[in-house]
Amino acid sequence: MEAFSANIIGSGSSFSPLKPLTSNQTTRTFYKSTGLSSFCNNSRNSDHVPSLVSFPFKTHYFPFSPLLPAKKAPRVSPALATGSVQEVLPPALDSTSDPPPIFDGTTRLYISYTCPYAQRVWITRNCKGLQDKIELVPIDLKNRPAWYKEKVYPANKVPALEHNNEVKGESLDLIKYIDSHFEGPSLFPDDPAKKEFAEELFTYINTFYKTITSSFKGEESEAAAGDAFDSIEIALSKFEDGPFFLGQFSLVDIAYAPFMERFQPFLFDVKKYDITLGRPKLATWIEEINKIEGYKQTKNDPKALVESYKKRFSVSHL
Ligand SMILES: N[C@@H](CCC(=O)N[C@@H](CS)C(=O)NCC(=O)O)C(=O)O
Repeated sequence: MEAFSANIIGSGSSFSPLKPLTSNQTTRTFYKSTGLSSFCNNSRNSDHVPSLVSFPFKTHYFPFSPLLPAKKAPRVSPALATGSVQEVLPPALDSTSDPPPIFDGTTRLYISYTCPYAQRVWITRNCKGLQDKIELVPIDLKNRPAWYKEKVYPANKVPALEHNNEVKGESLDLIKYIDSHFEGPSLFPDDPAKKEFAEELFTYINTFYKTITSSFKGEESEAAAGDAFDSIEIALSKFEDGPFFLGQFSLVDIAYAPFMERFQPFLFDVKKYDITLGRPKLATWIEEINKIEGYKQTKNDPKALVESYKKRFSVSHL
């Protein structure tokens, strides 16, 4: 057990102590077995998937429609390759580093190893097996090279993708762009019902993020944060052909994964609140996403994430 307890400044009530986390949490190393995951191995026994969900909270919090799960849908993604690629992650470039030969025809993905938005694009690149086609260029955001803003991306943020002599940003746009402009297994369904739900979930993620992080700051109630996780639980119940948001693994899972990776250990550490308690779909989703190789390679050390969130959200150690 942690030897300290912590307060979130400004938060009035507290979550109840709950059971310890059970998901496997890994630390990132710089030498990894990389490559594509066997997503097909993630298909669930349908016994695990209740056909209906109950509504233990006010339904007006639920942002999606329709509320009931759809009928079993066919798989939307082709079986994904399972080949393994050894990837050595490059060190982050800082203010002392020379720029790469920008616009030389190489496709480059500028990231920060700790940025959840960049992580989305990095996961997408990995899951499509594009390690050889899209070069990772990590940037040290705390000691940013001046050339990054001047020559690469005037917005001076990560992620950014250099492709075909252009630089594009915005993680949700980039994951869609990479999925549709590059080879590799499709990470977005063709099924119109799934596509529509995917867009609802892409829209909801900002509200979700704001609700949870506002609760960290005491600006939003913890009940509202619980409702937001309940909304995720309900969303995960909609399609029954797999444990992911759209049944099969997709860009939607990629969009949410970096944030769940941070929220889960942080809430458990500071509030002893287990986001999976009473949320079996979310528990399974976390378990299954942690089996995705292309995601595992991008994961951060949970302890480091917790410490970083504690600093960011002004949590005091007692
Ligand atoms: N909406 C952007 C957010 C990107 C973003 O905020 N990235 C942060 C790092 S996690 C950043 O580059 N911050 C640098 C800054 O704002 O100066 C996206 O989805 O790509």
